Amino acid sequence: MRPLLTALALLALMPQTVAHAEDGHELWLRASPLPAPQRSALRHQATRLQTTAHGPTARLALAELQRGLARLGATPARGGKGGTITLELVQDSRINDEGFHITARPDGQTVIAARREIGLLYGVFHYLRLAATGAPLATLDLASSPRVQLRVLNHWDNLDGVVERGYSGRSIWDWWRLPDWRDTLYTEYARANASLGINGVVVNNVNAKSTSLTAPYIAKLAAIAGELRPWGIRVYLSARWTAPMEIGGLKSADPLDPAVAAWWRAKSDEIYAAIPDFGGFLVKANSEGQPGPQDYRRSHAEGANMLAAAVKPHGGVVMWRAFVYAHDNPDDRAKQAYNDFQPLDGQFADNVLVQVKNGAIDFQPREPFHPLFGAMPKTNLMMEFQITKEYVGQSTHLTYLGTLFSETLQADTQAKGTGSTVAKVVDGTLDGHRLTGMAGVANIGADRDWSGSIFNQADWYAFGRLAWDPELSPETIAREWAAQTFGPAPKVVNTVTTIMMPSREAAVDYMTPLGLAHVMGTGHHYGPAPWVSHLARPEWNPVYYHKADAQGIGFDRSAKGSNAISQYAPPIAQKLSDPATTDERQLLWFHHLPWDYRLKNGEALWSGMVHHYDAGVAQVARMQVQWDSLQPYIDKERFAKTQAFLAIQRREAQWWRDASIAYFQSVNHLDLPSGSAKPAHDLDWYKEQNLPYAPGNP
Ligand code: GCW
Repeated sequence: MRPLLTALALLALMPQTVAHAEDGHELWLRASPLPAPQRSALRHQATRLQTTAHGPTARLALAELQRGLARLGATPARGGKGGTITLELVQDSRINDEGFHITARPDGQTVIAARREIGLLYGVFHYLRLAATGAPLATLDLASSPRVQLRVLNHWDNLDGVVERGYSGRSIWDWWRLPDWRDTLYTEYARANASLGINGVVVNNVNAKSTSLTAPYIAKLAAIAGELRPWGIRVYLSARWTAPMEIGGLKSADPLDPAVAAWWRAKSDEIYAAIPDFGGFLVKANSEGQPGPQDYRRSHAEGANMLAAAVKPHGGVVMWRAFVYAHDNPDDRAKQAYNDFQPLDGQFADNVLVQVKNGAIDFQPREPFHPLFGAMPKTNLMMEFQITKEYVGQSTHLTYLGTLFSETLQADTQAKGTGSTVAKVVDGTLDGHRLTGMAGVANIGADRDWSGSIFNQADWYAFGRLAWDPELSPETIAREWAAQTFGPAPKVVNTVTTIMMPSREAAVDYMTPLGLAHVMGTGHHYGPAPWVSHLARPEWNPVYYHKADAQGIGFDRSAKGSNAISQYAPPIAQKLSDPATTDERQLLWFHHLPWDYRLKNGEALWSGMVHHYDAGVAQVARMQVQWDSLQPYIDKERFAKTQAFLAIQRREAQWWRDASIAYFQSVNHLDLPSGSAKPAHDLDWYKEQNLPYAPGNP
């Protein structure tokens, strides 16, 4: 038998811990010593750490265990008497290849078992998460496997370092100095992702450049891949459809042209020679001006399958985005992806995933679930969430997205009767798919705190946890994150969770109440602009979405209108056909209603809308008070930054409310309900606010 590698032997290899200010860089993996009794219990349980596996990932797992115990204040005492934690590879049919099984017996033996080394690493992170959140560890019998196979971040990072819709600084990928210089950030990034089970990274923007596919950039990507690999993470590339023309000298990018297919095969072979575990391609085709197979009158399936054939011999996949809408199509934008893709069900190759945004428009503060979920049973459908908060307050507003993600995952498509949730479509159980995936558009940049704010880190965290288990409750996730980020004191965890849980609904209230959508400023998408009506394409204009006039407001998607409701399963379409049976949170998404339409609580639509705006602003004020109450418990730096950001959010919630009310009043000429204050300025003042240098706007 090979000797056990013990943690003490590893100590010498560990980087020295440097004392940092609390700038958020350590994310949820920061040092948070446990209360004394838990600390000594943990130290007693973890006196000796060992592994029977010896590959690079098992070594990382052991080092992480050591490091994690240290940050919890439970460094194993040298030669102390107590329990042992053993990392062990086993054959265990209860878990899958990335899963783990943790058992802790009263005699002090804890075993973290897995079929592969990556499972050991995930098991260690889970054990540490349990410890950090105060879970009892003395007896455990817990098996966990990821429910979704590809848990992938999509970086909208350009090669010049600018991140499209990025609000946390420049790209972390230093393409200029790669491959020679490998920033230590890559390892820190990989470690944070691995702590959540994220196992794939698309490094470049879906609005892609062919340059990413040239030999020098493949070498750079190989260097990144080398840093991420021990942490169980594969790299993927966004592919530009016309690359065979732009860098291959071909005359066409027609997917049925044999020369085009041969070019992609050769390109794939070249990539795999450099990166044997390359994940595959992500493609944005025939969308917002990007080229694609439709330019050659070929379908999305024909395009995707050609590319899929090129990576298939290497075990790669193609993630083909369904985010399409065409400038020359007068139909309701919300219907177009379904119309293009649903008829292709059954035509995609088995290594293609069709990647569908959570809603049918574009990552709005609230959208009904995308009707493609539930409508393509013969296709591997993958979820795309946006972690970066393009439409939900960007870096400064505290709007926890765990609730948004979970709301979509728990939505019932009714495709195969009650209980056919989006989560079951995505994890493959509803239609029996083995190749499954969830993508999150990353909110990661080179800012010290990675995500633009401390609380935005929670969205990265929530995405990772839900990709592992879509059934997890957003509150459980918020509590976990809070305990690891700010320490386990109940007062802190409870208050932080109380702030987070209603925060996204508050943003819905002050931005887009009652099912409104897409009423934000042009280009940068920050702040209110429901009046905009001059943009070239109808569906770029907020007025297209709210359709407010003197009589009423809302987009009629019933059979009398665009009939988008017919894209949902009959029981859902039935409910949505009548405003009275439509979830009020989605009312104006599906119906155009008179201003005096009666809401369920008896008030008129207009006054209900105003009350939602008011409620959103009031909730932010409450969040400020709740946060202020934590001052004695939170370090100065993170406390002050969050406090300052909440003040911005408060001011801007008011701006959203006032500007929206001023505009809608200019259309409906109705008075405000009594008790609701007049907007601070007139409409022209709001229209004049412009933000030429807002970040993230390509
Ligand atoms: O939300 C919109 C963004 C674009 C983005 C596009 C997409 C990458 O405003 O910046 O482009 O969606 O998802 O492709």
